[in-house]
Amino acid sequence: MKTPLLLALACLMVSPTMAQTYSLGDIGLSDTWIQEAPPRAPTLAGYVTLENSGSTDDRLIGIESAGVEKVELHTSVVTDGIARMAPMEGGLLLPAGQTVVLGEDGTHAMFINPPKPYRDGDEIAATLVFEKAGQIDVTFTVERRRDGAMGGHEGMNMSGEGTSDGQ
Ligand SMILES: [Cu+2]
Repeated sequence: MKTPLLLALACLMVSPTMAQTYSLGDIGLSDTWIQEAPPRAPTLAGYVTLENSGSTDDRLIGIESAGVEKVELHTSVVTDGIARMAPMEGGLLLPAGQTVVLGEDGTHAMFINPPKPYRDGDEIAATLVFEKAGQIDVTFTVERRRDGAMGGHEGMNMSGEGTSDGQ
């Protein structure tokens, strides 16, 4: 009787906001979250951990979210000390047998023109599209900044340079 209860409590304490995981073929998805932004922010940055347990590479090639004008996969490039965002060429590579975190090295999913402000705890539904695995509906949870996430996103150049060209 004791052990299951303790385990259940431990789970509640450790992962209140990252409980949801998903799987689609060989792709495991977890920790789908969006950085809380100021109320009038024109963009939101979303993150997800992707584990490819298959024997062939795959790619995250797109994200769609109802009400959001567009979702782009971005990487960050530092030029002359200024971080700028650029669309990923061909999506996010998910090498066979590896785990890739969208959110590391300045990578993120840019939700452009969300329909309303979102606060900590809100949820945003989205569909992730993979080159081989197909597509899956997931829920991103809006959270305040936390350690380990990419810093200073809202301080980046959001003028459209690098985001509107070529897309
Ligand atoms: Cu961006």
